[in-house]
Amino acid sequence: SDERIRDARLLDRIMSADAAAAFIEPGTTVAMSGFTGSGYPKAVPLALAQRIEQRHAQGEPFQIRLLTGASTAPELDGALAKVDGLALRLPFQSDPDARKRINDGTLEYIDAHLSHVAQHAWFGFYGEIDTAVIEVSAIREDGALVPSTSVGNNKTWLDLAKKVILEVNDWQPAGVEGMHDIYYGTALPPHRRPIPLVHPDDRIGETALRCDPAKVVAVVRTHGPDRNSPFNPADECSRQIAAHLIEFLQHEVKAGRLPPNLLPLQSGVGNIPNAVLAGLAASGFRDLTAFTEVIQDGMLDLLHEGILTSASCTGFALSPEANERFKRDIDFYRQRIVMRTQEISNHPELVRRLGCIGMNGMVEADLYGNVNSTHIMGTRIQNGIGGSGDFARNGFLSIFLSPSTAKGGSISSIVPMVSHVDHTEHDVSIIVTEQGLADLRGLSPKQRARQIIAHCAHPDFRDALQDYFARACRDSYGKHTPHLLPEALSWHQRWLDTGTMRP
Ligand code: 0RQ
Repeated sequence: SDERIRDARLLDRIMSADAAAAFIEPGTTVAMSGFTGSGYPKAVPLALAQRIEQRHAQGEPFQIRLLTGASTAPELDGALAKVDGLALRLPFQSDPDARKRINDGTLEYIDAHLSHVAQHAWFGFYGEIDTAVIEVSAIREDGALVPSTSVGNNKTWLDLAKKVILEVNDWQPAGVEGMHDIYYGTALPPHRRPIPLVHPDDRIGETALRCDPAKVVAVVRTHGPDRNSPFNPADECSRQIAAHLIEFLQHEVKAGRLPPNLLPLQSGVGNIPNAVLAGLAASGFRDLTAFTEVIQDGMLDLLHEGILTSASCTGFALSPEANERFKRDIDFYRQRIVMRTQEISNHPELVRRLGCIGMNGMVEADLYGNVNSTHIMGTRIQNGIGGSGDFARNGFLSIFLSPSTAKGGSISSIVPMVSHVDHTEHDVSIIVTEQGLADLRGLSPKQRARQIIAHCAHPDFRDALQDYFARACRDSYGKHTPHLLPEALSWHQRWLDTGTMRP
């Protein structure tokens, strides 16, 4: 045995990725590790894609049903989508090849709340899970598995799968051992008990994953980096959005509705959330905490600067530079970061108890505060709902952030009616664009519409929205949430027909 594979019982199962991939049969359900490009298997999916391609060349069908934590990387989603190896994908993806097949109508995709996936698997909603392919950073003497840079649904996959393939990646820092908190107290209804977590950094579980060594059919050594997304410095639009939000949070502290160190932050991935985090630091906020799903560069910076005292997550999305720092200062980060299963990191019970401040991106919002996070023109999936719904419905504040226009200004992100609903009007408290912030708390639908038009709409579209709203208030069948049904989605149709939503 060695430092990474310390259970001598598994040594005789070390093999190549090709040999491991041969355990995966056509038509089976395969559950893999991976969350926003961290902790996904690096070698077996590529070997599997080759195996599928060879079978296809011989005229034999070969597709699998693929479950993960969230998005992965070109070596996993991309490689399997490219060879047409996927019959079904869930619960989240952001891969160009997978997205193309989903939108061409050839790949079935189930876009699920990330906190729901583990329990839905336990409930049997996805059928039997044949194989789990899980990246770990080490195997302990007793066979317990030290996760790498994401936990995701790995606990559930290891519990439910009939056979297990492990990738032991020695690129991942050995010092990540001890950072994880795997909670084994979840049961199925009617036997559920309260989850004993009351502070965002509480540890309530074990530091490694249990795994029956008899189920392990293959152990593959790898040495490869996570998908590192390059860090883009915040643009002017992101900075303006961040500034509006921070002014609002300062105001809430002054009004006594939020403590000076706020409440545990949840933040989506991307430029705007990074700008918000940088803005919080610059505006003097201190002693912040995070209870979120993904840690990206902005949060790592805040931990480093001591502005964020602790962060709970299930995965990472780091730039190459941030990744290097994470590995170099792993002892520092291990004391401040707790990595959980996504069932716990996103748990509605905990998000509600802790009072998280949920901050997520959106595609579009409508006059009444319904939010579309996933579908372009109501039909083309972009990524998926991810964890945004877990936090939006249950958080203390549910904030959605977006530029007021998209695609070169041809699209208004504020529309009469959203073309797809992910977050209903009941789940959205704040909408922010570079134009300003609409505070929808405690407002009726018509009051919300006036706030959104005045504060969030781009000036190029404001008059048209106001005109729609005024006519709807006059002519609508019901005057509670006024709409002109034949016109409600006409902005989207106009964009499809003419390339612009402008009248
Ligand atoms: O497409 O690059 O082809 O032009 O959507 O938009 O502006 O780059 O913004 O990367 O922050 O993504 C909602 C998709 C925003 C993201 C969404 C087009 C735009 C571009 C991306 P192009 P931007 P972002 C934590 C929480 C759901 C999951 C979530 C998301 C592309 O935030 O996936 O919240 N959220 N997870 O052109 C037409 C509009 C548009 C539009 C944007 N109104 N109409 N196209 N686009 N607005 C993470 C996890 O849960 C794992």
